[in-house]
Amino acid sequence: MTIDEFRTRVESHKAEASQHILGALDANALEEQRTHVWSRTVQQSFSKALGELPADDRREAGRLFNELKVHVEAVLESRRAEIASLQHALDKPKLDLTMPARARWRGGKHPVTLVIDEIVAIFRELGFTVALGPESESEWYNFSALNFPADHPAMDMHDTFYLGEGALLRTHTSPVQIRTLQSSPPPIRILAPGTVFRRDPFDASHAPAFAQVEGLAVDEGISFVDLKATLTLFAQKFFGKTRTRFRPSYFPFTEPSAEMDVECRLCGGRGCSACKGTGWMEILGSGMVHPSVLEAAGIDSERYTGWAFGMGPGRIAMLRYGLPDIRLLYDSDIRFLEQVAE
Ligand code: 2NM
Repeated sequence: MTIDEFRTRVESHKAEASQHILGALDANALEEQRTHVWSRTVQQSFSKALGELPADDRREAGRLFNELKVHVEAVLESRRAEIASLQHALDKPKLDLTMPARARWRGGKHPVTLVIDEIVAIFRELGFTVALGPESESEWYNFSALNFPADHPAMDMHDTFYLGEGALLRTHTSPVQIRTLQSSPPPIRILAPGTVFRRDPFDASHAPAFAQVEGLAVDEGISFVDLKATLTLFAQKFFGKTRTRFRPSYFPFTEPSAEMDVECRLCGGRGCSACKGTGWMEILGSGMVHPSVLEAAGIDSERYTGWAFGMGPGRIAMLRYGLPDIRLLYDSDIRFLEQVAE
C-alpha cells in the first residue's frame, strides 16, 4: 500500500461514514451506524494499513487517520443534535396550524348600561351633571323628606327592604336629590342614576333590584313649561322623531304630576298588543317638586321652584330591544347579551 492509496481509503471512508450517519433517522439507528462506521474492526484495519506503509509515510498517514476520526466524530455529534431536536418536536403536543382560529370574545356594555349612558349624554348637553348617593338610606331621606305620609303603602314591610336600626334599601334615587338640595344652593340640574330596591316578586315585569334614572332642576322661575319642553326634547333625541303626550298622574313628591308617553315603537301609534291597543307607551313619571319637599331639604319654596322626573332604563331597554321578559336583563345569558351589546 502506498500513501496515496491510504489517502484514497481515508477519503472514501469519510464519504461512506457521512452518508450512513446522515441516513440515521432516530437515536437507535444512529448508535447502530456509529458502531458500524467507527467500529474497532474499522479502526484496526486502518492501523494495520498504516503499519504496512514505508516508515517515511507513516507520519502523514497518522495525520490523515486522525483527521478521519475527528470528521466522523463531528458528523456523529451534529446528527445526534439534529435527531434530538426532531425528537423534541415530535414529543410535543400536536399543533395543527391549519385549524381555524377561535373567534376572539369581545366585551360589551350591558343594554341597561347603554341606555343609562345615552340618557346621561342627552341631559349633559342641557347642563345636567351626575349625582350619586348611598343604596342604604334612612326612612327620612327615602320617604319623609319626599312628602310620603307616615301610612303610605310604599313604606309597608311588604314593599320595602328594611335593614334594621332605621336603615332601608332605597326604593328610588330621590334621596340623592334631597341630599343635593341640602348641600348645594340652586340653580341645580342633576341626574341621579343608580340601583333601587323593591320587595316585588321577580317575574316578567318586576325585579327586586333595578336601575333608575331620576332628574331634578331647581331654580328661580322654573315652570311646568320647562319640564314639558325638556322631557319632550329628551324623547326626540332618545327615540328619534316621535310624538309624545303627557297624562296627569300622582306622586307624593310632585304637584302637579304627569306621565310621559311616546308613540308605540312597535306599531307606530296604530295600536297593537304591545301597547294594549292604545298606540302609546309610558316611559317616565314627572312633576313639579312639591313645596314641602323643597322646604324639608331647606330650600325656600317661595323663591325657588323645580321639576323632577324618574324613569327605568330597564323598561326602556325592553321597549328598545323588544324584550318580552325583564329577567333577560338579569340572567347574564351570553347568548342574549351578544345580540344587543355594542
Ligand atoms: C319620579 C316621578 C316624579 C322625583 C322627585 C324628586 C325630588 F327629590 F326632587 F323630589 N326626585 N325624583 C320624581 C318625580 C321621580 O319617578 C317616577
